[in-house]
Order: sequence, then structure tokens, then C-alpha cells
Amino acid sequence: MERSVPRLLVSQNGHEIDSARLWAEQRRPELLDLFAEQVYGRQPVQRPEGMTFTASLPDAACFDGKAVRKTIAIAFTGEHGGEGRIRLTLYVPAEADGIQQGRRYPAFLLFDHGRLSAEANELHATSSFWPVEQIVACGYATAMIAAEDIDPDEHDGFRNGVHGLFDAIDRPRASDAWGTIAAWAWGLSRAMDYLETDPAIDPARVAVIGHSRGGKTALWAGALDERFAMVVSNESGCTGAAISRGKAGERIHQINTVFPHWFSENYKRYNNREDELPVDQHMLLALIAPRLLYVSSAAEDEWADPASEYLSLQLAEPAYRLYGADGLASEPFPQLDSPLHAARCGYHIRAGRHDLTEVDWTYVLAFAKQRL
Ligand code: GTR
Repeated sequence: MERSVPRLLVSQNGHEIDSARLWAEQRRPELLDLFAEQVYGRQPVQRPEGMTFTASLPDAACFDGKAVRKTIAIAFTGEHGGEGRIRLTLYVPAEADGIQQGRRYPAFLLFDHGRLSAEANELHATSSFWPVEQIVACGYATAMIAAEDIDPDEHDGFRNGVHGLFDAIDRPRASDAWGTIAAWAWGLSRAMDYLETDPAIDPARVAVIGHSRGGKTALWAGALDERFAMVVSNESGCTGAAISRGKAGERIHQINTVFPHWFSENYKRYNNREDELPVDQHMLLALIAPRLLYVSSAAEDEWADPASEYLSLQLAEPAYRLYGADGLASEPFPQLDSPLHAARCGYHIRAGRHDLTEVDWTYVLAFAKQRL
């Protein structure tokens, strides 16, 4: 289906963007600004001054000694007092005698929105949402942080979580103030701040992954923070990977009504007015270029709309081409469970329902192999 979307490689003042340099210096910053202002809201703080990392004693006995688990508390103080704490659970592949000294592993950082628990526990060992044993067996470390530690997923007028810690208290909330998705994305960057310091992690090879609302979060985190070498959106749908104009399933007015806290106040202007948005979601995907990008869908997930997720990835290709990488623009929509893996972009649609499963992980890990 043909859809008319804003032009990726034409700047707001009408100039053609025909080189990687123009993209990086002009178009990318202006698109980031448009998404921050009109969609996700602006983060008022980056890395808080005085943020600390406190690691627990590693637990070496995971999966018959194949992995070492560490838990880290990322702690910070709010702008007007108050304390924040994000718990990060990290598994690192291990040999029989523990972590190999001096070896640095690529890693998958998962954003959890209530499927797991911020508390490190045995559930992680058996969850198909986060199949740690499978990931570690492929030679990757894997870390997880949870929404509940950053900003609880409820509309409380932005009082709890990091909104309460960092939002201005002396003036009314701005129409481009950060919503919950932007707050979660901020948390992923703080997790990256830690991973950069861990001697077992290769900070140049960290992938960020999330499912559904977590997929929207992973995409916005990956767009903002170029330290992420790979970004994976699993079934992120509306205001995630999927093109908004002409989308089936969930639309902007629905997401803004059911989840009024997820995005900026400005985004509500586009309820039933997708055509007035200065951006569409292929531009969000393009902000990941030239880094690795993986989008996945599930056949029964009509709410997310697989066709609009795939179209978005195809329409992001021109940004990759500026860096000399082909995408999937010429590939027809794939068969179920037949992943398409180009040089820097990948896609699959799996049989079944809305979920992140071991099958998704299998395809994602196969894409990451040799690339990440
Ligand atoms: C739905 C929401 C979707 C998606 C999903 C999820 O209710 O409408 O946009 O984010 O939740 O996170 O599971």
C-alpha cells in the first residue's frame, strides 16, 4: 500500500540531504528535536551528577557455572532532593573457573515492563521473555532493568519515579516535558553508563532490546544514545516501529487516551490528525543508522500492525544508504518465520501472539552473530 509520509532526506527548510555528513550534522539533530518536542518529550537531565554504582558480590553458580550473575544498584539524587535507584541484573558468560579475566563480551540490555522483576531471582533462568541461558550460550552477556525502578507505569500526574525527582517544581509542566517512555529511555542510558564501566562488557557492542511499550522505549533510547550499537524493537507498534499514517490496529488517539502519561502533552494534538505530524516512525528508525537495527512482529499482533512495522523499516533505508548499507526496501513482506537479514537491518514476523519469546530471541541472536 502506498502511503504518503514526511520526506526523510529533505530538511525542514527544504534542503536535500544527500550525504552522511549532512545527515549526521543537520537532519539527524533536527529529527531528534522534532521527536523530543512533538512526541516523546524532552529529558530534563542526562547523567545526574554524583550517580553511583554499587555491585553485589557476584553469584558464580548460575546455569551450572556457565554464567556469573551480578546485581548493581545505580543510585542518584534528584534535583530537589529525593533518591532514585535502578537495579540492574547482569549475567556474564563464564568458563569453568569463572569470568575470564580481560575478556570483554558484547551484551544485550533488556528493558522489562513488568514481565520479570527488578529483583534478581530464579525466574530469569526459565523465562522465555528473557532466556538468559540461551543468550549466554551464544556468547553474549545480558543485562536487565525494569520500568518500576525508573517510573511506575501509571498516570499519577508525573509525581512518582524520575519525573518527581527531576521535573521543575516552580513552573507548570511544559507541553514538551518528558513522558514515561522518555523516562524509561533515560533509564536505559543510565544502565549504559554502568555497562561502560564493567570490565567484562565491551561497551562498543551493546544492544538494547524491548518488547511492545519496551520496544518503543528501546527505539527512543537507541535514537538518542549513540552508544547503543544495536537496537531491537519487538512488536512495538503504535509510536514504536510502526508508521502512524494509515496504520491498522492502535492509533494515536487511542494510545494517548489509554496511556496519557506515555508521551508529551504535545503529542495529543495529533489525535486523529496523524497527517499533521511533522514526523513519522520511519524517521525514528532512521535515527539508528548506521547502527544495527532489528524490527520484529508477530502474525496475530494486529494491534501493533506488522505491515506498518515492516513498511517503516523499508522507508528508513535511505538513511542507511547514505552510509553505503542496503536495507530491506526491495524485499517483499516475508513469510512467517523466515527472517530477512540485510547488512545492518533485520526483520522477522513470527507465528503467534503479541509476546517476546525464545523464537524471537533465536532470530535476533542469529542476526547479531557476525554483526554485533
Ligand atoms: C498495549 C498498548 C500497546 C503496547 C502494549 C504493550 O495495551 O496499546 O501500544 O505497548 O500495550 O506494551 O504490551
